[in-house]
Amino acid sequence: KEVADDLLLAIENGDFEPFYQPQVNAVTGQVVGIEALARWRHPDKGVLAPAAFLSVATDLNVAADIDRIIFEKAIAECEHAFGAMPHPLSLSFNVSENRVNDGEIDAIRRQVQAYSGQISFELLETIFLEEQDDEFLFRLNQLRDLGIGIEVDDFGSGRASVVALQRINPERLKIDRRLVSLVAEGSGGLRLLRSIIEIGHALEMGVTAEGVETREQAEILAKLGCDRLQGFHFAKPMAFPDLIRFLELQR
Ligand code: G
Ligand code: G
Ligand code: NA
Ligand code: MN
Repeated sequence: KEVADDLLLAIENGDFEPFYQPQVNAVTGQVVGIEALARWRHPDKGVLAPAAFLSVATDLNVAADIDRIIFEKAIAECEHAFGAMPHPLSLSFNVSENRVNDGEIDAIRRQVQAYSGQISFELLETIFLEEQDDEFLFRLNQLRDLGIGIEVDDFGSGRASVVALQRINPERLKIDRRLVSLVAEGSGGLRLLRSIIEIGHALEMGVTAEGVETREQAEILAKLGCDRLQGFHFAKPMAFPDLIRFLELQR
């Protein structure tokens, strides 16, 4: 009850901010995108990750409100920052189910137009299975019409079938870090990973590997055809000022 009151007040005050994790081109190592990840800047408890509040927010039906705060702040910050970049970086967001269903197409269109780079929405694999009705597909296509890329997050850890994947036809698959860690576990794990990457390619999707923690993993994933890599090996999620410093070092 206390956490709930706290959370609702924080939403009213907008006490959430994006942290940013870079994504690199698997072959060149160049930074090509960033994922925005929600953090709650709590007055007493410091910076809290979604594990501390997202399930409560979902139960209270306010997860989409947090999504909106993160979306607005990240677009403003990143548009400002990337003026100095040689090329615009893609910017991806985690979105809750309600965020898609609410639509708000006009508001989203305005915000998307304010950003020079590609914007993507990452949807959890579980959303894909549960919400495959025509209304949901219609909403997804409206987002696509705005130029928003659809990505499947945590692929391989949830319940999406290949049939569901084909039907929704996302632009990109993000391979769950539990699968990525199989790289180290010998040839069986490697073959499984290769097959999953091939599914992505067969459906003409881009493939991102998440949770890349070592150089060895990065090299193997590049060889297997992943086009983007993300993980602690390259950078952890960081606050905006740290992102700016990180990007300046890349130039
Ligand atoms: O970095 P990490 O602890 O930030 O994120 C954990 C999980 O929380 C992510 O995998 C993602 O599923 C979820 N998440 C992060 N940011 C957001 C957000 O802005 N909105 C929603 N709905 N989920 C988020
Ligand atoms: O996919 P999701 O949106 O759940 O992914 C973001 C989460 O993964 C965040 O909690 C982030 O902190 C975490 N994360 C990012 N890179 C790595 C990594 O290399 N290793 C591990 N263990 N977690 C990571
Ligand atoms: Na994500
Ligand atoms: Mn993920």
